[in-house]
Amino acid sequence: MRAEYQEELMDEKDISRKTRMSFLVYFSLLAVIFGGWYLLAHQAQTADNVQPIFRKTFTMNEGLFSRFYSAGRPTKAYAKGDAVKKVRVNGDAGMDDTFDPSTWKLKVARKPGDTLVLTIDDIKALPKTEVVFDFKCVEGWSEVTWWGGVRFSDFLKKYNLAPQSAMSYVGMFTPDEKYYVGVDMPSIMQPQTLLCYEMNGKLLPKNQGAPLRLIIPVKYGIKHIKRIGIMYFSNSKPRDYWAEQGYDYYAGL
Ligand SMILES: Nc1nc2c(c(=O)[nH]1)N[C@H]1C(S)=C(S)[C@@H](COP(=O)(O)O)O[C@H]1N2
Ligand SMILES: [Mo]
Repeated sequence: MRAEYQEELMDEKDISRKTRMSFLVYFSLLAVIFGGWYLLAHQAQTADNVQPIFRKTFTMNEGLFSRFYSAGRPTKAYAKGDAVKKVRVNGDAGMDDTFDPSTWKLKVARKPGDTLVLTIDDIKALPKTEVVFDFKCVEGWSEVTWWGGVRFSDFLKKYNLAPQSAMSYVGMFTPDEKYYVGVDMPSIMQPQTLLCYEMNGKLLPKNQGAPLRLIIPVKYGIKHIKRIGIMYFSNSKPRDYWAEQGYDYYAGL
């Protein structure tokens, strides 16, 4: 037998030592897996039937990623020519037909008992900003759309709402209060967030939120409230129509 060949052969003692080691590792792994399963299975479950340890992780991820990761980051920019001509209409909560855009006013609750009332001309008097972005709905569709309006941050500056912008959230309702959203302040201050009154270079159609809607590209469609009537500021999460149906509160992209 050649020498190097002999070196590769193990003697009996060596083989049985290796076998014992393998069994030890194998049973230790089994014990760890079983122990982990036992601990999980014996935790009290939360109302939504998710193990608390997973629920904690989900909640942490929701906070970390949806809120802070997307908030200040610009979304991908497109050219106006990329925008679809026939924009999809989706969602009509708070959009009853009897509404008359010509009598509309925006009510901004600066603090309790102190409400600023603005017309659409007050809004249009501010510098106009346009965004073209991929509008995404949680239902699974998306389309590139083109919008025009006033940067939310410009609006806050113009109306001396700096103390309000130090709060954590902005809440908005339709005039009939049937649709409502809550948005975290970093996302609303992102430079692509608009108080929007134009689509494809023309005034917003009524079913798309005339005279004023929110366009907030860092969020899913559910946060882009159409027909804003009331705006307020808060340090606790404002009511949110879709969050109340179980969707992620921040709905960040
Ligand atoms: N007032 C109001 N705003 C709303 C909704 C709604 O039902 N009512 N639906 C939301 C959802 S789920 C989406 S995807 C977008 C759709 O906007 P669009 O109709 O302009 O495409 O509006 C959002 N804003
Ligand atoms: Mo949506």
